[in-house]
Amino acid sequence: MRKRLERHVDWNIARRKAIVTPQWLRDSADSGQLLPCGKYAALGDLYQETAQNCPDDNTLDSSKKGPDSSTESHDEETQSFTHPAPKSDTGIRHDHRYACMRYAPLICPNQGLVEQIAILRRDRELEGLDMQALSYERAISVPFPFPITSDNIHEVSELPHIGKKIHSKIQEYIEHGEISECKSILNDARYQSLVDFTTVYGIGPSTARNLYASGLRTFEDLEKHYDVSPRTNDEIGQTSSPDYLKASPTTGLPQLSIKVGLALREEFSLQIPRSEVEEIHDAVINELKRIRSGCVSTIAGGYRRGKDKSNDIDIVISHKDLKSGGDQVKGLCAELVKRLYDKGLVTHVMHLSSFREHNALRTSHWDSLEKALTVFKLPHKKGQEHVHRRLDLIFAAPEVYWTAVVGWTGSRMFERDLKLWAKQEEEKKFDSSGITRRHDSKLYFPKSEQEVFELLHLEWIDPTLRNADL
Ligand code: OXD
Ligand code: MN
Ligand code: MN
Repeated sequence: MRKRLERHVDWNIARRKAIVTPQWLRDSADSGQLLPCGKYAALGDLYQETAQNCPDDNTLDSSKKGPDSSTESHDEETQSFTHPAPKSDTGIRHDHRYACMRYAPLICPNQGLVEQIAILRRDRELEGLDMQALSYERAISVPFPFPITSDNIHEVSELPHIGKKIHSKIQEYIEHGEISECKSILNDARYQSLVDFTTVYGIGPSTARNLYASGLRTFEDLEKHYDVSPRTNDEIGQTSSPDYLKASPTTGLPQLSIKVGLALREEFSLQIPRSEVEEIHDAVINELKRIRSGCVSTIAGGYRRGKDKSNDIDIVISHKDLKSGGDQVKGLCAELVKRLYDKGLVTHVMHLSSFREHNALRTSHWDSLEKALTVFKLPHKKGQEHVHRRLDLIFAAPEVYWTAVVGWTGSRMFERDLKLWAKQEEEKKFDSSGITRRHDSKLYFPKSEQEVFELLHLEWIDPTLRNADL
């Protein structure tokens, strides 16, 4: 911040300097040359001055270069990002270091291996070892185009995000058809409890560890702890029990709590076939039309990436009128959810956020979006019994509709790298609620999904090739 800087340096002096973040130093040291300063400007206000006053390469005394940049880093997370890619590295390649520059189909030729690594990742995630979990997640996201065998495994070490440790696990898998650590993880009682606990909506790894630490081991233990008795379908969210129908103080609608998550866990664990995703979308849009005409929508998430079965349903909604659309969707989320609830389609609401103007500081992810995380159930039809499904509704102003669609299409690692790419290569900030230029917070207005990619100088990748997660 300018104020903070001025405690140390007079503003007029600061304007004659390049004021960069420490990353400029690291990246310059790694690449053995002084990099252009603009994108490392520490203060948006001094972007121009920083770019103009950047020292050039002649000032670098080559005899005083830092440590050899080829020294291997053992930190698998940072290893691939300490060497800035040449700017020309903008084509799709299976060994590109950014997931948003690689094709990742739903099923990869090394599915068995990937599933084993996913057990290691899950174990680290459950134990709160987030950096290790991320290393495995990154390794999973790199799609080696052929089955890995002893003949080609040397090529694997040249891939990004495959450090020594992961390489040795792959080697073990190639030799023995399995990774021994995975076997012991799967047999570990603590792992099994933590996996079970985190299948309950609302329980994350840290809560699960606390529950385990207080002596709970099974779903029955959880039910006792949360005072939930197993119920039949009809009792949940439909009838008398005040626990399940406790209204949220902000929305006035029944809230999806851990209790409800626990009671509905078996239903939530059932995956949703594409035909039902479409049926739920149609039911939602049918009600939407009755309160607002001219809306547009896209089913995002796993469905859009081509998955046969999804874990939940993600629908992004906007208005086709580019001028008045922002106003037309403002407040619509709460209105629609209320209507769906009155019609008996939405049974619980986990979260209902309100619309705010785009906020350049981006203190929250949801500035120009409204979202509702809900539980939805299709009405019974001709003896057909439906189960409760998780439904996320995202309302976006027209100027951020396509970034919302990209942001909610996933996969997780694809999104993560999209943000990283925008930041590190494009001096922009990307998230579901918009693309902004970092130095002056200018907001872009892509009019199609293709334009989102073009704005970020990325090649188009079909949603079905964005499956960088398992
Ligand atoms: C899902 C997904 O399956 O978004 O719901 O991947
Ligand atoms: Mn989803
Ligand atoms: Mn979702």
